[in-house]
Amino acid sequence: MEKYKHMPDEWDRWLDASVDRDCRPADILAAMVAANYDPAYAEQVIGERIARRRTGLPAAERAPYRYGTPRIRHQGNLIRTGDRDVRVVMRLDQPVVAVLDNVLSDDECDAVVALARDRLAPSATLSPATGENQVRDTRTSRGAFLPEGDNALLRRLNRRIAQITNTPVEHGEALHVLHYGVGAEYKPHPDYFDPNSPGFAATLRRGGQRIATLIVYLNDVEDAGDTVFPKLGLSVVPKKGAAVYFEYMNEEGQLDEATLHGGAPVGAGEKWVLTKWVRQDVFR
Ligand code: PD2
Ligand code: ZN
Repeated sequence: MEKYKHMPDEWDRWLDASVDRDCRPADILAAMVAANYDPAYAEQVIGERIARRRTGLPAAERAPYRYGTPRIRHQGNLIRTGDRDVRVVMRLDQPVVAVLDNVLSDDECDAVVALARDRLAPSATLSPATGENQVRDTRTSRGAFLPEGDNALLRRLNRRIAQITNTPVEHGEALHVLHYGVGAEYKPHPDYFDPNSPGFAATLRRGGQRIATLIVYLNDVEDAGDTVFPKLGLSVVPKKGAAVYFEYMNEEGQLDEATLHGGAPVGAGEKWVLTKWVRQDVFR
């Protein structure tokens, strides 16, 4: 039988009552899965319901995001890093999004792919309800974190990316490579962690909130696989060595929902990207 992705009113009231009674998210999830709800759908509604109860205010009633000075800086069309001039191709200020070129050389892209190829595992997402890592059809890529260790290339790239994002290198999570085959995708999501979702508390203790993301394209994709920003009507087309940067937390700690983004399904060929997520503080 097809799993449910919609809740009738009586289940809606049951969910509210369970959250009000402080039932454990894992128990609420187990009850919904036993009643044939789609697990990813159930996790999402449970996480949202708990978050809504904690903040009290639905999104539409919260203060609008206040845009300050973008963290990323350029002179003319260039960001000069210690070892490479990166070119700014497109910039949007509200939300802050920039398309950059010449971030990695072709040889560097190939070397990163070679480092990651044998380490890939199905990509997981963190459940907002329980904090478990779960493989879901919302993210069908394979991925690998690349800890810097004593690898000179990764060290150089981490330093370059810290200069591009204008953040201390210690605030970056380890570089993460994703590989998408034909049809693989990453459904739209924010990169920040909803602070009101119980499943995100542990990761938020490791360096605070995520504040910005840089996604570098490691190959040219034969067809589709764009990085899409559905609230902006923006699609960034993968180009080997180019990148998209976006930031989503301001000095007041507000989170910018306009940066919702996803990886559209690959139509033909394959897609490789290198992601750097930057935290508020030192990431451990
Ligand atoms: O691969 C992408 O285009 C993509 C899309 C959305 C990557 C990420 N998010 C990410 O790594 O967070
Ligand atoms: Zn993302």
